[in-house]
Amino acid sequence: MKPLSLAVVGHTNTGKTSLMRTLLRDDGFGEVSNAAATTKHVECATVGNGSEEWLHLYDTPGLEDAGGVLDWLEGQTSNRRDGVERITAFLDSDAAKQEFSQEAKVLRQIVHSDAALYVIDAREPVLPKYRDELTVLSWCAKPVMPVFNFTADADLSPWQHMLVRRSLHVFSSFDTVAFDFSGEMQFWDNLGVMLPERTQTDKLAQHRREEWLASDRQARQLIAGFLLDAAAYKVAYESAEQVPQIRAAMQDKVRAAERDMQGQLLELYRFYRSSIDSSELPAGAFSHDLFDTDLLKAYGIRTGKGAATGALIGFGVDAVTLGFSMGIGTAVGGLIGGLVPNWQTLSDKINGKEYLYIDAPTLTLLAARSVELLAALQKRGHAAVRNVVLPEKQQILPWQPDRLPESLKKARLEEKWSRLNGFASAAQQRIPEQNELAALLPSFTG
Ligand SMILES: Nc1nc2c(ncn2[C@@H]2O[C@H](COP(=O)(O)OP(=O)(O)OP(=O)(O)O)[C@@H](O)[C@H]2O)c(=O)[nH]1
Ligand SMILES: [Mg+2]
Repeated sequence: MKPLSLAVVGHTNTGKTSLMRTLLRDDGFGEVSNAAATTKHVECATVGNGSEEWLHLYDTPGLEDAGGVLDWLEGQTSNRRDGVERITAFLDSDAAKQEFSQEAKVLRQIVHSDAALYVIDAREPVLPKYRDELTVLSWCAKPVMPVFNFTADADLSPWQHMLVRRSLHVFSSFDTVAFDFSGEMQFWDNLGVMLPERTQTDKLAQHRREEWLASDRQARQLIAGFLLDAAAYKVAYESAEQVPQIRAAMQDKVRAAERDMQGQLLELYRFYRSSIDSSELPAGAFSHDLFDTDLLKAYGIRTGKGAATGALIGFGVDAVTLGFSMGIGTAVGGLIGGLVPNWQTLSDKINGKEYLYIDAPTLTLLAARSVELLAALQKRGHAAVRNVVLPEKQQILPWQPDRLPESLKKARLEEKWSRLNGFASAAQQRIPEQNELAALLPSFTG
């Protein structure tokens, strides 16, 4: 089947290239800027699955003088001819090569496409120049779907009123920066209604839905894997003097693992050019260091008795087992309850070994930050140019530290579950627990 071809058109600076980026899931497509006439040529991008092409999207330069084109059409062509004939006469004229060359590129692309997406900056009043644009577009005799961009606080009603008067009854809202998955589904559905044949738009919607769910599943696996790595991470120490040095090294390793996981999440959602954090916004959770105790408070994570942390509270590393503060003595107590494999703890005791682990509040914080990042990425359009910024206050706390999920508690006893302990095949050792933890993390996919 022939791929659907869509021309993305509209006044200059309305976000056409931004819409392309978001629909393509490609934050590197074209050039986006706040200046007018950023896009100078028609540029095509394809959506498909490797073996099949479903969609050809054409980015076009902004329409700047549709009024001038309309004057030319009215002056130079007879109103007894139909719109396409008049547009064709225009495209063959010298004016199309000279003063209206930008406009001609756009109209030529529409004539060669199955439909046009007319991007509207919803914050703008309905000015005569936009009416002229719609008049010229309607003469191309192709379905035109208006798409509202910058919808955040805009009142769409004057626009909707004008569109309906021009028999444009189907339109979509699509803020290219604040992404809304259900909005995109609605967009494909609306477009399908306007076309003589909706197989391709249905296929695209289906593909995007599968991809959306698969990315969410994969993201949760990444986060769960990272949390298990952190929970099972342990380093033995023999004397109190060694503790500060070991602690610092452990913190560095967890910070690096967190950055790594964040990078993988960005890649999974195809934000190849985005970065997390924002130095200009101190409130962004990622501008805080992971081992900063104020951050625990900001996230509403309890660190008191309930969290049962030990002497190293505030450093995120604790001589703990099973999420509780225990010295070897208590660990032996725990083993009576059947919680710790007998021989292991006893031999450690005989060898005089104790271990440092990442404490429960920090594991909770890691989980909260990861999940918050996932939520932010799922609401981020590929047109967003600012860094990923998280809300000032923690919105999502998956659990309190005294209620760590079983899988994380269990990880405390399973050295081989952590890549941080040097076990490259850790992921294979903990498949059921990783699945269990992944399923437990909050979901935002709707
Ligand atoms: N807040 C917000 N900004 C947006 C949105 N869409 C686009 N922008 C910004 O608007 C500006 C113009 O976006 P472009 O995508 O370059 O617009 P264009 O229509 O391709 O512009 P030309 O190629 O010059 O005609 C850029 O600064 C974008 O970052 C949106 O939905 N919300
Ligand atoms: Mg552009």
